[in-house]
Amino acid sequence: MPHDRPTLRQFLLKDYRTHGTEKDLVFLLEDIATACRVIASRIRNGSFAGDLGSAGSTNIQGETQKQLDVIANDEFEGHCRNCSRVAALVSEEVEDVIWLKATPAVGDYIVYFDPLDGSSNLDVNLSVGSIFSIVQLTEAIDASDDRTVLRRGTEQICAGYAVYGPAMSFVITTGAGVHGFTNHLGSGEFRLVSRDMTIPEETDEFAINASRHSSWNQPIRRYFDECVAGKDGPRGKTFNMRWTASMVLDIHRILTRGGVFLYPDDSANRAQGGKLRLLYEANPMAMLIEQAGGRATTGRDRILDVQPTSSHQRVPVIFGSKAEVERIEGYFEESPVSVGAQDPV
Ligand code: AHM
Ligand code: MG
Repeated sequence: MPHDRPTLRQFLLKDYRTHGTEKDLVFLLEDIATACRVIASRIRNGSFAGDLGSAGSTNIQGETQKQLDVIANDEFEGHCRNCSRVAALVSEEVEDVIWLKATPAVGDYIVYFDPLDGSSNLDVNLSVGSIFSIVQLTEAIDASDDRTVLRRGTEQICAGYAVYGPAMSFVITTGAGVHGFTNHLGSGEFRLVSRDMTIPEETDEFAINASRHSSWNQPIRRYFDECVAGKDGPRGKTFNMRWTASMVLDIHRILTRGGVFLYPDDSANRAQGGKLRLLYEANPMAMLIEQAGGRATTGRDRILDVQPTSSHQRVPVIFGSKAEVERIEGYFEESPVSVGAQDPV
């Protein structure tokens, strides 16, 4: 038993004493960690319980829902309901805002989540994850108006994710660094394994779905072509490429050893605004990346400053090692913006 490592509760209570993290936030994070632990076991036993495969429904994104997408959503929702300060939930799998309070007040929380990220990996037994973000209200809001949950990423007080891989990781920030926990099989406890995760400024590893090459805009194509040109190209070094098809895993790798992750808008997804969703995918990851010393941008704007206009809005994302992301931002700056589209292809 790893008794020498602080448990999640011990760590959060220290955070409460030193950084003023509220007790209710500590309880909420414990409830979310419990939801993730239950989701991990549902995934592990999925083929015995008949939980793999399609649920026969589609979500608001028009994507076919897996049975485990629905199960994970219900676990997140159920456990978040334990906290009386949660006013509303916004889930990738649910079209409308789920209001838990009729009159949300100052200090209440809104929780945004993608209960199962990368769920196309499920049926082939590859890793997946969950992502969450918490905003605290600084004013009372109207529960009859779903637009009141449209908050900039800068309003997040906490963000995190779980990785359901060979080990289960739980990584969080409450605004004072990024800290990683591992679930101990047997006791079920989350114990601290990585304090102050920091992304190296430089990298020679990148992650992008290269099958979309023909749809990319010029700055992305320029960056990719430079990376694959190797030692004789403009970068003068060899790059490694990784793509797991689950952003959580790619971001976990970047938080662990550096790198850059790109899901840009391109000519095939531009009408939808990109691929990844702002409120429960891009914003929490952007907070984690910035807290770990990295950079998170659309190519032209800081992700955390983007004003959301709808709950399931999509956004182009470029995350990771500071120097590398700045280089890509430079390519966008040099590239003219065409009329009617964000970037020329
Ligand atoms: P999901 O939340 O519906 O699983 O979709 C998001 C996922 C990301 O985790 C991942 O980076 C991307 O979609 C994979 O897309 P692609 O199918 O282009 O590889
Ligand atoms: Mg997702």
